[in-house]
Amino acid sequence: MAHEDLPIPIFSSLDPIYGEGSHLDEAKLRFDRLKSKFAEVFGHHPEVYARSPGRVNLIGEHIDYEGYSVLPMAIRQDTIVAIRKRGAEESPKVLQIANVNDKYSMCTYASDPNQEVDLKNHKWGHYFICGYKGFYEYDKSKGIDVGPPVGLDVIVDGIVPTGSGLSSSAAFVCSATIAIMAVFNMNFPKKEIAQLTCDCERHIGTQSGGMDQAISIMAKSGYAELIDFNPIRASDVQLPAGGTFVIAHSLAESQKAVTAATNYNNRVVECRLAAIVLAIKLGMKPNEAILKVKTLSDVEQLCISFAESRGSADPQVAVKEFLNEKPYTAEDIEKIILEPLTSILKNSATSLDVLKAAKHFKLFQRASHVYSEAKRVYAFRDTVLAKLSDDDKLSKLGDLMNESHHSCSVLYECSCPELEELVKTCRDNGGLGARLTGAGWGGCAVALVKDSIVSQFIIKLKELFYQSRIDRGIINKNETDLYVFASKPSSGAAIFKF
Ligand code: NG1
Ligand code: MG
Repeated sequence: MAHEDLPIPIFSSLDPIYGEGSHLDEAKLRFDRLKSKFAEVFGHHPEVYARSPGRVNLIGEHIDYEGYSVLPMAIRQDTIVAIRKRGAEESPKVLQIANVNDKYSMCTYASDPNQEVDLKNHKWGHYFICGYKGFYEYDKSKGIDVGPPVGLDVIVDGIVPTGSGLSSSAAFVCSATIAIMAVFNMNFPKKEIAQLTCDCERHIGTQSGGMDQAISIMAKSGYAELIDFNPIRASDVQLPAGGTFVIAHSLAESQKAVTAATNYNNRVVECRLAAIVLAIKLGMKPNEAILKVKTLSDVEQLCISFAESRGSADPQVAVKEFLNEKPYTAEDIEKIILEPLTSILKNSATSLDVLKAAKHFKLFQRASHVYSEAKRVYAFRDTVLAKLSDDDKLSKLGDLMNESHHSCSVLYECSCPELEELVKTCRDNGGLGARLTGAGWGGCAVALVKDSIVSQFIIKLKELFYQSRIDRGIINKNETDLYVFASKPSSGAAIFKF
């Protein structure tokens, strides 16, 4: 059976996921602490645990929601959710979500799968509610009867740095969803859980693609994955020997749930508008384009047909021909699509928020990024498979990462000064390539580094990037290893019953 058709694995010991040595010791400590905190807070032991990892995206940024394949790998840092279902007779019939970290105070919600997530009042526990809603929505769509809602006792332990582009959010949503499934004695094929967690994380208000949930659920130790969408599929990518990915935090926090209207969702809307305008310029009737075209991948064939008439197969030929480099105003776009923007986006409150906040729309730049980045993902995969020496492969992969960063920075404008400084420091100190990873506007960079210089490279980053931040009191010296570390491709989600 294909890997993605299998259910989430269930283990009765930690070693299959946490291996051995110091990582296993750390995991044992975390599970022990979770268990005793659970007893302390709720007076019972948890019934079951679920864990799901964060990820680092190696290439393919801001294209998953446009329908294009991406190439991430899971990291070792994960979120663990311990859970117990209250009996039908037990009160209170509420969801109590606690955290091992005192920074996050307990969140209490009604045990009501139809509750709305309160977007105006962001709380960390909202991510659990995304998973809770997703579980019930999925069961409903499959005609599965879960019975009347009951109370749930939950404690969360997450070690994926938040706001870092390493997908702490998906690690939380996925581990929450799987824990809820497991406590109801249910399990489903990984590809279905990947789709359902992608859909339900949108309750937090970002119009995200499915990369993070897909890799968090489907990752395999030792491999990066090429993730395709519609339908979700993961193919193993074995990275060349001799190279290591180093992750380094820019220390600028990117709070995506809070800045969605001007950053993340803004780009989703710009891509949608670029796609509709391209479709119309390429001959589609405006009302048909508005109805049918949602993403840039929907108009790719039309763009390619046009490019072919000019002797090319590159959709960017159409972008250059039909989109203006000068930013569009709402009125400019309305003249082309013959409808007010508020009317075409009326079904999405978060898109209307984008319209309110936007001064203009950079359709040319965003479409150029998406089409070129989609190509780089396949170039990366093809390089891995090519008949080249490992050294040549590594140097080509580094170049592709650099090109990806340039496109994110200049065309997609999702970098920030701290990330620019960090990426440059990585390249100046032996990185074969370096780029921002995840949504950007802060968070981490990922650098490809030869194995032989990894320790020296990390020391250099500490000296040149982190020391001045330690001096300014932004981080403590003893925390630096949390912000810069080498990462191997790790395993995906798992359930533990002891
Ligand atoms: P981050 O911000 O790293 O969690 C987000 C999206 C992805 C993808 C990347 C950009 C969520 C859950 N994830 O990742 O789907 O679009 O940005 O490539 O919003
Ligand atoms: Mg996220």
